[in-house]
Amino acid sequence: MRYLIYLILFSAIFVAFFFPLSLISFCGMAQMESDAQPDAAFMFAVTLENVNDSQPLSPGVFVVHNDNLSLDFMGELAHGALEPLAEYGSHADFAEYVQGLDGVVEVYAIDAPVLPGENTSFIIEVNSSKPLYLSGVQMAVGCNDGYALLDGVEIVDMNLTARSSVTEALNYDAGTEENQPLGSGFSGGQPDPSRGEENIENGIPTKEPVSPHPQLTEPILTVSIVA
Ligand SMILES: [Ca+2]
Ligand SMILES: [Ca+2]
Repeated sequence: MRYLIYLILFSAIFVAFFFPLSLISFCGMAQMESDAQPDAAFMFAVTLENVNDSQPLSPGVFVVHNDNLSLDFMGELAHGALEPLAEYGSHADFAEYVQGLDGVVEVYAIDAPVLPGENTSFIIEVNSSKPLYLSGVQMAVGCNDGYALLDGVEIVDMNLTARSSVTEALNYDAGTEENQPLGSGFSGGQPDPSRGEENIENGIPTKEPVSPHPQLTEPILTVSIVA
């Protein structure tokens, strides 16, 4: 009889105390799960258009990223991986560098130049539960170390809405080579794809911070993003 009373008491305590606790913790888990937004799928068509009448755009690197990553190096000394892209349009080192950055989601290599008046396209397919941005770099081939920068255009906003946009890239000087007149060719230290490896050491090195390009004052690259 005493044993039965203990059993009833124990059961009552369990039901009165532990059962609500376990209910609370279950609700807590459900709450946590609804706070973390599930990944949504996004697709964008990106078109890179050369709107300049004399500057070819080199192969380049575009990256979908979160707000930890920026390719805006304004006022900083250029990373070593930017130099081969900005000086002779060789994008492999920069693609590898960007792939290793904090905040990277997806890297897209543009493997062919885009000539004046022409365009090229690629498709972005990503999943995310956070805002996303697109950045990219292509060299202006008829100069020493100038490049067009697409700087962190928002493609997914904080409400997880996909955004379409058209953006004119800004032109920067990597600060790694002395500028000669635009279009002065291989003798002016500017790239000539037919000279291959000779392009690497062609020109007068400098060590200046990245700055707006003093010669490339006309737009070269326009980027259209269609959600
Ligand atoms: Ca320069
Ligand atoms: Ca050069």
